[in-house]
Amino acid sequence: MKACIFDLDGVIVDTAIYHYQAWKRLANEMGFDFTEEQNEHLKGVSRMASLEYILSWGKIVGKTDAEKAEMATRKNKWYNEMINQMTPAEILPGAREFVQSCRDAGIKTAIGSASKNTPTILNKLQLARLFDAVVDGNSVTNPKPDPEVFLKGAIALGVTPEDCVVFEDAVAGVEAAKNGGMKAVGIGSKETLSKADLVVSGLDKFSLEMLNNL
Ligand code: G16
Ligand code: MG
Repeated sequence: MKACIFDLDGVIVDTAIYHYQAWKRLANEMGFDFTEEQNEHLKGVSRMASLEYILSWGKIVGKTDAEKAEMATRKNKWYNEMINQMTPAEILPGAREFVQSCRDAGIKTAIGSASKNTPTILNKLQLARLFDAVVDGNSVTNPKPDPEVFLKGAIALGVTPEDCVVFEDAVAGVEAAKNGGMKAVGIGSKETLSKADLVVSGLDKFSLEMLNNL
């Protein structure tokens, strides 16, 4: 393996809690609520697709595109107020150490995320310099499970898809990796991420040796 591509939310940091709080505030303003279980559907999903889920849960119909854009902007403002408070202490266990061990072993590293806020998050976590390339929601048009985000990552790193391993916590993300002809390591549960080549609970449970054995 020549390269590792990491999803951001759920693999390097748990920003899902902040997405949840901001979407919840938006839903509450419209007069309804949704559960943490429903929130699971929003992981790895783009901002506008997340909004569509939420509107359907609240049985809200007839919103114009302009109104939807305004709602997404409002949610993103609240989300940014939270992520701007983040510190490196919020990096998930083992994440920095594993990415650094890849670099030390001459393996290229990239971020492949759906989030348009990726640059802010990497800066707040002081991780920006740990990645050779960053492909995020600002440079991708087709959402996961389309492999675009990871294929662009491979191109940016100058490697072929067969040389890449993707680390993902979302079902659609694992599918995106497989659709792109890459190996996928699932971060989470085996039941949910059954299409992954290997599943671990976190990067603290993964090693270069396991990477070589994939
Ligand atoms: C993340 C989150 C999703 C979020 C998406 C877009 O994806 O998992 O919940 O909706 O980014 O985020 P933003 O509104 O910041 O553009 P990933 O791919 O890092 O897991
Ligand atoms: Mg994710």
